[in-house]
Amino acid sequence: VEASIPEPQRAAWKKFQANGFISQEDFEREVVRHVETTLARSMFNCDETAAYAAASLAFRDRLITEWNRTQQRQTFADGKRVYYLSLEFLMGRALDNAMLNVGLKDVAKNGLSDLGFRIEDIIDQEHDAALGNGGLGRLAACFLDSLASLNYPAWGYGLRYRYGIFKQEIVDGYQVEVPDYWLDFNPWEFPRHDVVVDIQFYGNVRKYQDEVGKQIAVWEGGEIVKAVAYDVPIPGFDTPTTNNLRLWSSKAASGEFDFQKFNSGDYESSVADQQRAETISAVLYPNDNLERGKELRLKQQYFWVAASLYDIVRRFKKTKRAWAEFPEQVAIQLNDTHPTLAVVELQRILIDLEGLEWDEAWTIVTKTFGYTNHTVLPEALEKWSVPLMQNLLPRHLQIIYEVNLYFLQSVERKFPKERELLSRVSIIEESQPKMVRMAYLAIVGSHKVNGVAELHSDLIKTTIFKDFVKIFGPDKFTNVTNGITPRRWLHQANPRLSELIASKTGGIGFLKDLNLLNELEKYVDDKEFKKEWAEIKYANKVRLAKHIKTTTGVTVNPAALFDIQVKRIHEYKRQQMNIFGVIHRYLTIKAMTPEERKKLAPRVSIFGGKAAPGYWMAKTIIHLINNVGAVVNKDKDVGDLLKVIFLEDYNVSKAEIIVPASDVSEHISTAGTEASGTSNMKFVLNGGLIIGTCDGANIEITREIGENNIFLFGNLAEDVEDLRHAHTYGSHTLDPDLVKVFEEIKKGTFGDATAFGALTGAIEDHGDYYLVSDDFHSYIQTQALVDEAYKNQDEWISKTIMSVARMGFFSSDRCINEYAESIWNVEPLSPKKETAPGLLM
Ligand code: 475
Repeated sequence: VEASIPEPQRAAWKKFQANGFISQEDFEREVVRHVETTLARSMFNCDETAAYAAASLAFRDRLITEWNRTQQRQTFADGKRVYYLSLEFLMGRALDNAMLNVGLKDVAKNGLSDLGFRIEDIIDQEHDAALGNGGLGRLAACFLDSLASLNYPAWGYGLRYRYGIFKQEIVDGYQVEVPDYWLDFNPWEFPRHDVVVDIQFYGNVRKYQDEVGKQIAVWEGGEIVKAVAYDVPIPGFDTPTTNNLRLWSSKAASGEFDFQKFNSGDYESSVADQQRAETISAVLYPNDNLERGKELRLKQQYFWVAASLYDIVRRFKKTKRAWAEFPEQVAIQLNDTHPTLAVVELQRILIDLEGLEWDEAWTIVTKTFGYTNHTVLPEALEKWSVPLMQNLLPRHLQIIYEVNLYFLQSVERKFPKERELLSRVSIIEESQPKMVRMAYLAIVGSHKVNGVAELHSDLIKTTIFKDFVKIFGPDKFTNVTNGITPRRWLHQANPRLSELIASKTGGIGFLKDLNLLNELEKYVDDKEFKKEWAEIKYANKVRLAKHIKTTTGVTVNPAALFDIQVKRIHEYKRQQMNIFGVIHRYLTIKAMTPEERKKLAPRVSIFGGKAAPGYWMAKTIIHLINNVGAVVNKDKDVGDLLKVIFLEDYNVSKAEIIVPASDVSEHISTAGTEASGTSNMKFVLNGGLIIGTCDGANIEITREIGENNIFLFGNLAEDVEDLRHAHTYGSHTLDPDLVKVFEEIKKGTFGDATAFGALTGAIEDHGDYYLVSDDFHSYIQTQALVDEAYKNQDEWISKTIMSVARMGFFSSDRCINEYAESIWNVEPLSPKKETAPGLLM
């Protein structure tokens, strides 16, 4: 029951309404108040942690005020809302972002200084919110920023993991995983202990016919777990709109104790039940581009989907509209197949709980959902075993079978003679055990399916989803090329560059209309501008060099070419090719005379990224990189000409230091494997060039910035299949330079060679699935072109300016507007519009 204050008493509320600070004085007052009351400290024991906490709470209070207004505005406007369902939100830090988005960073800086603190040190206290693995989770975070900044009425729904992605430590060159216990103190969330949803698991389905002969299904028995909402405010940039990210946390249904067990003396097992319930939201699965079919993962998925849908349906029901209007009020986007059970859950709610007819319900469901595919890698495509689902979600499995039946019947009517087609597109794979193919379920249950870059969207239409294009027609399949938020990835990460750009493009408007970067083209030959541009890049490299020194102890020369590859470690992303290239460079330097060496461009090869804990090959790659570094970095013949660095524990806040410091970054996946990539966009936006393959968004980046401004190499996606076939069935001769690299590894130059046998073996003996040898020569040659080009600094700087000027397309604002128009059919809700009269603001 929702309580509302009667009209005569509202004046008192209005008089005392919370407004949040605006002035520096109010900010300081709020910080001191939080230190002295919320944190129960004083000026005599206020360290940087406490100052961070108090500053964050002051901003949180301000955000929640705007959040309340935004929610009221959206409720009264009564329009369509977007719900972004994602198992991952890789948010990073919140304080710096909140200060910049609400435009009060200077106020906070001066205020903190007044109280005796440096703002950079305070920002640095924050623990990253790392509720994601990589690209998919960070994309969700960029989308939330754009949705709020563009004033879309939108909510994110996810899980409040107690443990985010693990912390990576490097011990003797090996990756060691340490749990990320991040919720110890998190000032950015609001627990909503009044927003609790019961979630059912296991049990049975009882079917009967009611008085009028209608089939009724009742899901009963099993166990109940509670979902508790935690809200994270999402401030838009330069707008009062503050949206909501709702994260669900699991809790035992019986509260503190199971009293029956407690009374019967079984205290231990009642505590165990409680812990089992809390396990559901305990930990983020640490795999990127891989699904392993674990029951707990399926539990997470249903728990989160059921709680979110309950919330969405409850909100809709308050409008008292007819069910047929549901898709005009609600758009739900499935971030990959992880939330696909939402399709089934909504159908279940409509037919079992709300009494709609199947067809009527299914029309509503398919109009509501859109599905985004993020990968074509077969090992990442989700499949759930039928027996597992039968046990955990018996009613959902029945509904899936029924969806499949009607779908296959329609396919049969349309293509009566194609028996093979039916088994190919069946949502149930007839294997042992049978499996539910989640991507097929997502396609059948949505009105639009999109890929995340042009090449990728074309590939899904011609390969994994080919049959579905034939069945549903090509219009159901579309492309929305990914984007990144320029607020975090330019303004926040690279404030000096942002300021320089603002000074030439008429203010900070480019942060909301990134195409304004075009103005910079005028300055590609402007001497003064280029000098400032180069100084900023150098300063960013000095900053990274300091970070390298403090974290690894290695001194690197900021004047050297910084060559960076940071992303999850994966064979398809080919960090192994990069490190083999580094070894090749090392051998080349060793074979040179001192005279020859003087002509070389010094380089620092920087790597970073986590390997999934169970991904042995990826861990071996990390080991090799570290061992090569250990040898090269102390070799007197080499000196500054080559340094090899592995940065520990790559995450969002470290990316904010790393991205602005590249001269070249590597995006070198086997063509056709990287759906889009988004760090490629971040690096170019910060004035770095790319060495990359014709894959994912690299292709569109090339089209936008011009092929003279990018170093492309390697085989094309269309040739990959034939090359792989030739490896397996033809004679497979390795690239001679690569052979030399392997010989050096086998000699033991980089430590015990047996440790790296799997790595070289995958290429020599097991078909070189990722075409490392096929692309190696072209890679080495292109690296030589990079060296040459870098020698002409004047031209290099012009290339980077030209590239930044042409990056407007890759704003996540453009991307979100495309989703809004072509998939969601939602409109922004301007905060300037007057709200209903008498509304408690
Ligand atoms: C692509 N993650 C990038 C990015 O679209 C692309 C997480 C859990 C389980 C299985 N897989 C995942 C991904 O599939 C993923 O991160 N995909 C990435 O999505 C955003 O830019 O190319 O690899």
